[in-house]
Amino acid sequence: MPVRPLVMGILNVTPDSFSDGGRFVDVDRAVDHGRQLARQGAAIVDVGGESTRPGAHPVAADEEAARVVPVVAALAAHVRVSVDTAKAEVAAAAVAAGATLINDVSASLHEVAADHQVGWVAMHMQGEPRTMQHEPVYDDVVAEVEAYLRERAERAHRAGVREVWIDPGIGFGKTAAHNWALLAAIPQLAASGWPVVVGTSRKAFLGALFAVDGRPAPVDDRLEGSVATAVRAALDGAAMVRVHDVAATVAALEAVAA
Ligand code: PMM
Repeated sequence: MPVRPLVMGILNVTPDSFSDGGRFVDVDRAVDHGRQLARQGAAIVDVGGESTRPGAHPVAADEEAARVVPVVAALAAHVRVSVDTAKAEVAAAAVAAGATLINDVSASLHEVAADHQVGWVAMHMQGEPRTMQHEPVYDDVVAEVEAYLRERAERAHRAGVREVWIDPGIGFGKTAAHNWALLAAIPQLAASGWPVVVGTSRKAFLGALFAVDGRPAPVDDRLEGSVATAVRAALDGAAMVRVHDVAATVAALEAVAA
């Protein structure tokens, strides 16, 4: 492992997230969970108020901001906080509340990051969440995703963003084969020089891998696949992994590093 990667812990404050199903909509419980992720070794807690699950419908900016801002404000005293959003207003509100990283699944908010002098994650997505899994098509998924991310990262850097991350966007307008191809190409993405974030945690392609009788493994049965793919990404040069199961991932990374 080149360097031990950072672990970003996922805190979804949505009523409809695919993997933790609205368990953290209550502010106090969300903050408790975020602090627990930090104690378990998350360097960053990623707070999101709009589900990007395949098929999800968009949420209005004021509703999304109302979900994330109180949680960001309470957590920021304890741990570095990122905001998972594709909306400029929500990103700005979360930064005002203490977030120092914008995790941008639309890869379009670099100007907000530049204006506020915070970090920025550019993630690749084909299409939009509502329809992205209908029929994703690429000529060469690795080349297209890499070229897109390089272009976005360079543009953000030129605009004055001093901390730029790139993320291939596992599951965002991608078949399982596309996801595996991108995971196999982490060394190539890392060779771009931009620090790479990878998020495989509990995603559908892992459910498909462990399907029984054609039925995908349920979300709660995807831990081993999630941890294994995070560790492999780290060994291949990812600088950050975005996960739900922070304790298990940190332990696995520690064991491999040792
Ligand atoms: N995946 C999800 C949401 N946000 N952000 C980044 N940078 N990378 C990802 O892979 C990513 C993301 C979807 O997963 P969730 O609904 O469990 O948060």
